[in-house]
Amino acid sequence: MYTLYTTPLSANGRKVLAVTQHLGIESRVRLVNVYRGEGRSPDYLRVNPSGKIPSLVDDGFVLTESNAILQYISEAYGGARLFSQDARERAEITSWMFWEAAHWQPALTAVLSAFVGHKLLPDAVPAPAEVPAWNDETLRPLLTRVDAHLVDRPFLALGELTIADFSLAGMMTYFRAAEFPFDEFLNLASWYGRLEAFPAWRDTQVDLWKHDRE
Ligand SMILES: N[C@@H](CCC(=O)N[C@@H](CS)C(=O)NCC(=O)O)C(=O)O
Repeated sequence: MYTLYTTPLSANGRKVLAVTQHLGIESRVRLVNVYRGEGRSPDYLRVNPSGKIPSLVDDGFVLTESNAILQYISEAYGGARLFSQDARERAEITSWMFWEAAHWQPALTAVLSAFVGHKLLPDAVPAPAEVPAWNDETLRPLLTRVDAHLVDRPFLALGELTIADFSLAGMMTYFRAAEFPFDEFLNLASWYGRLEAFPAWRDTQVDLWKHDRE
């Protein structure tokens, strides 16, 4: 049994919890609220010297990076469910996950950091003067790319739910609360609706990220 050091408050922290739950894997969860400094405790720094979450520890094997953790969980504990044993299928899935880490997550972090920071730490981070810049020139082409890809596909890869979907959905944890214009990206909206229909995705959402007017 592995141990996850994580928090569902975080996009990356949530996706490892969701995949664990979706695959029905029994695990130990140690909540580390990095936004309250718990990542800097001496105990946690011994697990992950960067102080970041998520981390997985499996019988002395320590793994960081949320996308690598998703791959490990599905291979080592899920019988390759949500992943694949075929080289080309694996590549199709991991291509999206590298894209997530290289482009999707950084662009969304730039646009959302003030909003997310204030939500997490309202006393320390002032409320942003403006709503997130969904028209940002770096982000917009990424949203358009995913939306176009999903025009005739139910999921990102292989025509079925994979860890690539959980990977990209991570940052979308904040989308409803931050009033993302889903009506401008209808394929993305339908796909995310499909993700939200899975209990593992729904159950790992914390109240903080529910839409204020829901
Ligand atoms: N690329 C890493 C990013 C990890 C990361 O930045 N985690 C954030 C939460 S989403 C964190 O722990 N921040 C606390 C800190 O930087 O001290 C991953 O995908 O796991």
